[in-house]
Amino acid sequence: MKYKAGFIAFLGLPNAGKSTLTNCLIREKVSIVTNKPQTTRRRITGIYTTKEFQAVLVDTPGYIDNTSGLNHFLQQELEDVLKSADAILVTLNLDAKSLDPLEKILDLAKSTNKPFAALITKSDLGMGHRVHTLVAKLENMNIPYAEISSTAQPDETREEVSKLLLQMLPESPAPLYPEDIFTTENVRDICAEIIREKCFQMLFEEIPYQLAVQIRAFEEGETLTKIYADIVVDKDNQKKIVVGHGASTLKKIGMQSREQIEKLVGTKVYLELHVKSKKKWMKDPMMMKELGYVLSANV
Ligand SMILES: Nc1nc2c(ncn2[C@@H]2O[C@H](COP(=O)(O)OP(=O)(O)OP(=O)(O)O)[C@@H](O)[C@H]2O)c(=O)[nH]1
Ligand SMILES: [Mg+2]
Repeated sequence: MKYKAGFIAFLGLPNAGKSTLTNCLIREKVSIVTNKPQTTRRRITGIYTTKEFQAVLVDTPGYIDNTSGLNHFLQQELEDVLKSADAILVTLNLDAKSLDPLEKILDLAKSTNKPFAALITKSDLGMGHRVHTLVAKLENMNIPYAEISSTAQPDETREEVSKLLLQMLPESPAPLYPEDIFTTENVRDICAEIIREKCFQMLFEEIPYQLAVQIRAFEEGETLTKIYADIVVDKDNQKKIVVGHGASTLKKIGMQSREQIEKLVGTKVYLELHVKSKKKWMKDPMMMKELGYVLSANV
C-alpha cells in the first residue's frame, strides 16, 4: 500500500473528547483538557506518524451556535480548519445532552464534501441505547465509524482510529513533517495553555471563560527556565477571585502549572504569575489579537 499523509480536522461539540483523543493518538500532551466545555480556543496541531501514514491532527474549538466576541473567533477558527483539512474526524460524544446537536455535526461534516469518519467517543460510559441509535444512523448514512474511549482504552483507540485515518488520508510520496516531531506548537505557547488549563480547573462560573494567559518573558537556561506570565481577566473584580484568599488560588495554579511545565521543558522552572485586568478584552479585536486569538489568515 502507498504511503499516506495529510491534514485531519476534528469536528465535535465542546467537551466531546477531541483534545483527549489528540493527546492519546500522539502519546504526548499537546492540547489541554478539562471537564468544562470550550476549553480549546485555537487550533492545536498534533502529528501522528506511523509506518503507513502521517496524520497532521488539527484539534479545534467545539462547535457552538453562538458567534459574538471570543465565540465568534472560536467558530471562525473551526471553519477555517475545516476548509484547509484533507479529511475530517467527527466526534460524537455519548454524554451529549441530546442527539440533535450530534446530528447537526454530522450534517455539517457532510456539507464540506470532504472525506469524513465518525467516532463515538467516551464508549466507557455505556449508554447502550444511544450507541445503538447512533450506529444505526451512521450505517444508514454509510459513514465509516468506530466506538472509542481515549481514557479507558487508549491502545484500542489508536488502533481503531488508525484504520479510519488510513482510509481517509490522501496518498503522499513522503511525510509532511519530520517523523520524530509530534507538534508544530512552540514551547512558550504550550506553557501558556498549561497555565490556562490550571485556571480552568481551579476557577468557576464565568471566570475561566473570561480569562486568557499571556507569557511576558521566557528565558531558557541549561538547568533553569524562567517564565513570567500574566493571567488576564475581563473585569477588575475577577482579579481577587483568581488570586484567592491569602493568594492561595494563585499559588495552587502556579504550583500545578510549574510541575507540568518542568516535565515539558526538562529543566527546573521559575514561574512568576501576575493577574491583570483588561476590561472587555473579549470584545476588542486588538486585545484579542494581543492575547493570541487571531485567525491565521489575519496574522
Ligand atoms: N469517560 C470518558 N471521559 C472522557 C473521554 N475522553 C475525554 N473525556 C473527558 O471529557 C472531558 C472533555 O475532554 P476534552 O478532550 O477537553 O474535550 P474537547 O472536545 O477537547 O472539549 P473542548 O475543547 O471544550 O471543545 C474531560 O473531562 C475528559 O477527561 C473518554 O474516553 N471517556
Ligand atoms: Mg479541546
